[in-house]
Amino acid sequence: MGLLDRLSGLLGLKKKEVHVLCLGLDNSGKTTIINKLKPTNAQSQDIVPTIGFSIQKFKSSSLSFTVFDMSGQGRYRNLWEHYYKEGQAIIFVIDSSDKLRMVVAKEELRTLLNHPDIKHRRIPILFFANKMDLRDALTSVKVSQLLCLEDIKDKPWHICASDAIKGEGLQEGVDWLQDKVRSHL
Ligand code: G3D
Ligand code: MG
Repeated sequence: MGLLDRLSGLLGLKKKEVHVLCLGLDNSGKTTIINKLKPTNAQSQDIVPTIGFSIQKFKSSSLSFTVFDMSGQGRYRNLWEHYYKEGQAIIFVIDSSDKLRMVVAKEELRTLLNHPDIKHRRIPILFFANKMDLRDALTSVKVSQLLCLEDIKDKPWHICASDAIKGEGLQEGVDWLQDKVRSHL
């Protein structure tokens, strides 16, 4: 760490860094959401399918988030599981218009919640019921019911409806996550 870094850390000027796991089925909008949370000049114009995972950064008013954007494809799971231990928060993204795969998303969530490195930790989970702009999108209440979120009793969680293309709903979610993470720091 450089002198300037250390000084700003001591003065409380430096934002605390938080590791976030961004999970959900492929095509749910994970990469689009993370991209939208970055400052405008750091946003990519083209979102390409994520292979394995990529590491992205964005800042909220008081924290600096390092996000592990995991490919939704299950075959990469053994790759990203190594990062579960380090994760201090989870963003789980759902394509609210993909009714057919809602049960797959539920299964994916169940696998995540049962993982030994996640199961016994009070790690906050922010759900984005994404693609709300699409005509046949389910409401966040319906998504929450289909994924049985009420059954999650041992971790703080919150669901936000979002439209990642316009960036709607994202800030509300990040504000919630920031509050939860800060109360655990
Ligand atoms: P992933 O990282 O979860 O796999 P991506 O998903 O971020 O790559 O997004 C997959 C596709 O969904 C992209 O479209 C992206 O533009 C679109 N998308 C993401 N969020 C929203 C949203 O809120 N509303 C709508 N309508 N589309 C969204 P393409 O066409 O590039 O595959
Ligand atoms: Mg992606």
